[in-house]
Amino acid sequence: MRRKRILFVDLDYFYAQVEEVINPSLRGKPVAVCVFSGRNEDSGAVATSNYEARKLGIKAGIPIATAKRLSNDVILLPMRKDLYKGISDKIMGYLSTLGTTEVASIDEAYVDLGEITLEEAFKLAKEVKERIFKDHGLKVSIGVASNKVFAKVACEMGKPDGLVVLDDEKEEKLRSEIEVSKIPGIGPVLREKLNELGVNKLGDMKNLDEYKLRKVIGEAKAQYLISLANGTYDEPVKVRQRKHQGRYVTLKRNTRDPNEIKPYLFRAVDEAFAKASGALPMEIHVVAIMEDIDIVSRSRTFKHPISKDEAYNTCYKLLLDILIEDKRQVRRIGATLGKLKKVDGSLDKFFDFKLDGNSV
Ligand code: DGT
Ligand code: CA
Ligand code: CA
Repeated sequence: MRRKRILFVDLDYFYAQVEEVINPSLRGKPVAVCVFSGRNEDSGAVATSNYEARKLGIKAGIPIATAKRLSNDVILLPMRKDLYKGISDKIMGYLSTLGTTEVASIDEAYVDLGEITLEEAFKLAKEVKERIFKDHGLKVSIGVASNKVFAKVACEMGKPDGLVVLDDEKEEKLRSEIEVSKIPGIGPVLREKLNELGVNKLGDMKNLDEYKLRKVIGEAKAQYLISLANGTYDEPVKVRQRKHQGRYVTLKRNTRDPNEIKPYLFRAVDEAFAKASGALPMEIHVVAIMEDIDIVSRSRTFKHPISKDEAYNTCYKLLLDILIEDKRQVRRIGATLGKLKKVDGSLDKFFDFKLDGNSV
């Protein structure tokens, strides 16, 4: 049967796999790609690791010192972000020849395959895997389903080097049996709230009072889960090239004091604006890396590009939101600018833009 199908690609242990491709002698050995924060020699954290390292407990987020303690043999490499980004861009460019492509992160994308049969979807997905391996030597995992969320879930089920195409029957099964914690966008806090309402699996939503659900987890998330459960979820794949400029700085010491964090945050904003070379953001994210290297972020989207002054204010408010909701100490703080718009030098034009909302 022909039906709309969406393909989701996730590059396997991406940064570390790129390092293996460039230097094949790393293969079979535990490898971790690290962000060295510069406070002292061992300060920093693992960004990602290959499967050999993961077996030893060395995975994204753990401190470098811990990685060294877990293994004497682990090979620690500095992150080469520009290198990975260049390869990612090429792969995303290739994917967008297959259909509308939404780049979700440096190593993830959704592709709208249009109305096709299950067999065609399987064949296409296999071709994508072969093509990326042939051109870049990289293994990827792919999931195909009738919507974005289940495509991502399918991809996750097959990792690594996976290829999972869901038919209607399997999707129906997921709609009742998937655990809410496995659903993209449902983090530990929401999961806890849902569990308290007696919802462990998506199917448990059936017995729930919708009003109560909305009250506890909020309108947007409630609508999201309800539509997933009843099979009406239909978010389109949006053409998107990630246009983000982000900067992160490490605090002198871990703290929860907003006044102490503020100058670092503002410096991150300054540097992010400098990197954006004149373009102004319509979206801004504050990203806090907590004492245990867990990452918490808050963002705000505007209808118009914002100035640096507005960005300072917004970022400070977002920082306070993070500190209210999270009780941990902050280790690193960053600001990321999204939806960057080139704004013409003249201020008049900027104000016109603000008034009529058209893009420049
Ligand atoms: P996978 O998909 O489980 O095979 O492994 P990865 O490494 O591809 O993990 P994924 O998809 O969550 O993340 C994609 C890339 O993003 C990863 O290769 C490195 C980067 N990344 C993930 N987590 C962190 C982090 O906590 N810090 C930093 N700096 N980078 C991270
Ligand atoms: Ca990923
Ligand atoms: Ca990945």
